Amino acid sequence: MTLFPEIFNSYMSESIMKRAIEKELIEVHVYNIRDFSANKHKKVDDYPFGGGAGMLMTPQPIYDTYKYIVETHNIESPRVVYLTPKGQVYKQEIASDLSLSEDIILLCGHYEGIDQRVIDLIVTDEVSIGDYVLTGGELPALIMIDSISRLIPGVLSQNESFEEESFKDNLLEYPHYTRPREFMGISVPDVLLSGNHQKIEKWRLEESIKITKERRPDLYKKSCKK
Ligand code: 6GU
Repeated sequence: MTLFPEIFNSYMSESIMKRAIEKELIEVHVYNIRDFSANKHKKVDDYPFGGGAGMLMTPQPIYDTYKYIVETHNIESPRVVYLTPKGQVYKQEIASDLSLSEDIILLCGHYEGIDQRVIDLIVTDEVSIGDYVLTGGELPALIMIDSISRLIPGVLSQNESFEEESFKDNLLEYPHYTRPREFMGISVPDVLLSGNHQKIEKWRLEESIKITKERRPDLYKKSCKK
């Protein structure tokens, strides 16, 4: 549910998202909240009661979009996620949890926010993608669609999903190298050319641990607990 449906088209028409939709592993439907405005000028915003800066999204168009979605798709008990900087910070575990849900409705806010009553009526989860401010919930919604879709069985090939392991163990990825063996005078680490798979695995794990300790001591602590 968005005021800017066009934002979703190009991302959904490329690469892995496109393939997932073609294989009918996921469906993504985009609804323009403005289409549901009962106002003769298709107005969707208004001034906040009590004063203050900016405009708010009014509840009626959002509520009617929601009703339409639930009715047309025959949805039983959807998760309704409102994308907002006030929400819980998005993590892989939330993506995992949501990937088990048959139906997810993502509500993208704009302006200064939306009327609290429609949040109270329909929203089950509030999610933020991090501690910075965006102009709207569309990019966060795309991030959620991407991160959830790649967890659906069949969306990634065997090869692609192999990489999944790294974040599960709470370790960052080791460095990768491809051809040529030497570039701008810098060689690929010898161990990777050794053909000794045990040694290579050991080196990769050590590199993962080293970089995680350096960059993400918080993740490193978690990796030790498992
Ligand atoms: Cl979900 N929305 C907006 N507008 N800004 C954000 C965000 C969401 N997450 C981080 N910043």
